[in-house]
Formats: sequence, C-alpha cells, structure tokens
Amino acid sequence: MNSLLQQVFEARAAGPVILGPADHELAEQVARRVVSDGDGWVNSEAWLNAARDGYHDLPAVLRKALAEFRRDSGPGGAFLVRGLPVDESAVPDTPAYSGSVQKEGTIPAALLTLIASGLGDPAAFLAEKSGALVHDVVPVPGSEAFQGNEGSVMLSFHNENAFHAHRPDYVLLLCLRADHERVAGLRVSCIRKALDKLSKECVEALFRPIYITAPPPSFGDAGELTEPHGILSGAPDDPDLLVDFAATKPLGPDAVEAMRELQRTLAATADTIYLEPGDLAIVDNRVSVHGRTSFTPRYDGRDRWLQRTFSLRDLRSSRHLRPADSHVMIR
Ligand SMILES: O=C(O)CCC(=O)C(=O)O
Ligand SMILES: [Fe+2]
Repeated sequence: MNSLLQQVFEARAAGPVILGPADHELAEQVARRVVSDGDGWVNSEAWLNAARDGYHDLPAVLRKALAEFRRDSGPGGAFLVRGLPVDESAVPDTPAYSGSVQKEGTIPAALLTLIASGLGDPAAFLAEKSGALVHDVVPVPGSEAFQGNEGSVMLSFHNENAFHAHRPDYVLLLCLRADHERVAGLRVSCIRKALDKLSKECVEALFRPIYITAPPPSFGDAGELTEPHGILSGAPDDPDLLVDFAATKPLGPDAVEAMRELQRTLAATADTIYLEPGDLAIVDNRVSVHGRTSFTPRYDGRDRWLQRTFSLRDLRSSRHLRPADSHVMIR
C-alpha cells in the first residue's frame, strides 16, 4: 500500500480491507451470480433482489468491516477495499461521452450493487445520469473544465448532491482503470479531522442557516435551491457536514469568511487516494466531502474509468419521490 493510502486509513481501527486470493475468488463468484440472476439489466428488480441476497455471501472479512464502517466511519469518514475482482484487461474501451452509465450487468456493476445493498439500499436520481444505479465516471471531450465528474480540471470539494434532502449517505467509487499518468487522485476530507482546527467564530457561523445550495450541473435544469441551511449541523463535537464549494452560496460577510476558512482547512486535512483497478472507495457523505485532482485525458479508450453507485440508509424516507417503490427518485 502506498503511504498516501496508509495515511487515509491509519486513524481507523479497521484499516483498508485487502482481499486475498480466496476472498477475491469468492467475491467474483457472488458477483457472477448477480449477473446471471439479475436479468442482465442493472436497474431491474431481479438485479436488485440478486444483489441484496448475494451480499450475505460476500467474504466475511468484507462484511464485518462494512458493518463497522456503517456504525462509525471513523476520523477519515471513508473506507477502502482493495483486490476486488476487476480484470482491467477485460475492461472495454473507456467511454468518452456525456451521461454514460452502466445499464448492462457486468462484474463491476454487480460488485457496486452488492456492497451498496449491504450499507443501505442503492438509489439514483432520474434527473442525473437518467436514473441509472451505476454511473460511469469518465472524462468527456469538451467538458474538461466542468465541475462534475466528466471534467478533468481540479474538482472542488463537495458533499454529493448536497442540495437534495435525500442525498446519498454513501458514495461508492470503484476503479476499472487508472489515468495514464497516475496523477488523478480522489480527495476526501472529513469534518472530524478539520473541526478542532477551525476558529470558534468560524464554527459558530457554519452552524447558522446562512448558506444556500444549488443542484450540481449533473442535474441539468432540474432541482431547486435549498432553503438557508447551516454547513454544520447536529452534535457540536461531531457534526454533519453539508457543502459544495461550487454550488453553496454564502449569505453575507460572516458566511463568506467562515466558508473560506473551512475550505482552506478541509484542503489541509484531506487525504488523496490514487485508485487502481479493483479498488473501491466508500465515502461517508454525511461527514466527508470529496473532490479530485486534475489530470490530462487522452480520449484514446484508455482513460481513467470509475463506476459509481449511491447508497441510502433509509430508502423509505424518500418513498414520496419513488413511484411504485422503485430505487429511482423522480425529483
Ligand atoms: O473522479 C473522482 O475521483 C471523483 C468524482 C466525483 O466526485 C464523483 O463521481 O462523485
Ligand atoms: Fe462527487
């Protein structure tokens, strides 16, 4: 493991899970079963049922670590699994168009759905990537400067879908292919590491409802601005974090100053993870923001490719947004 990875996880009781050969094989068998039982269609009911069922057959070492992470995501607010069965040589060319999603059943899509089903329930938004449960995170020609996952300039820190009342609790990012130069780093920063480095005035302002947040560009024209909200909420000694540095607007000078201090501090305490094929990063979206360093795509079919799935701990609470109790919110 490289030292940056070590830094991310050294503070956690249970470090990264690295699957050995037998567990790698078992995870592959379980994922294959989801592919064969799941109608070959990622958003189908059969696929979701197969993933929920199959989760219980995943390696015990993985399930135990996920259960611990679910109870307490630790000071880093993120988790890494390495050695998942992703065979880069069998991965097709990296797609290079906007809105690309994984509709057909594949091993990586099965792994994401399996693990999302253990942490909570997989879910998606109709307005974002056509409601697919598994998204491609790939650079798109012409979108280089986009503040979204199609871009390749630095992606600023954000809670995923911060504006939405039913935003994901966990963001799962599975690497199928790294970037050519191995410089694209997923950056994760957790409020638990930053909190005691913030001034009293800053913390006090961040708890006040003096911020509003817009939907991210990935939602197109859909979605509404939030009501004024605090960036921090909940327990003073272990608050939740809610901010998107590209979409959250401070209302007034105190709000501006506190947001700047927070941004500086989150950058200083962040961890950078250079994902390799078979690595899965799980971000606790309640206490951590994430972003990405810049990189240079070549659009040659060998660019960086992550796949992403969201998991919600309480799917029921968004029932009014999910006709027929599907896993896709219509707004
Ligand atoms: O490219 C990355 O490492 C992260 C992109 C991102 O923020 C996302 O897909 O939600
Ligand atoms: Fe994101």
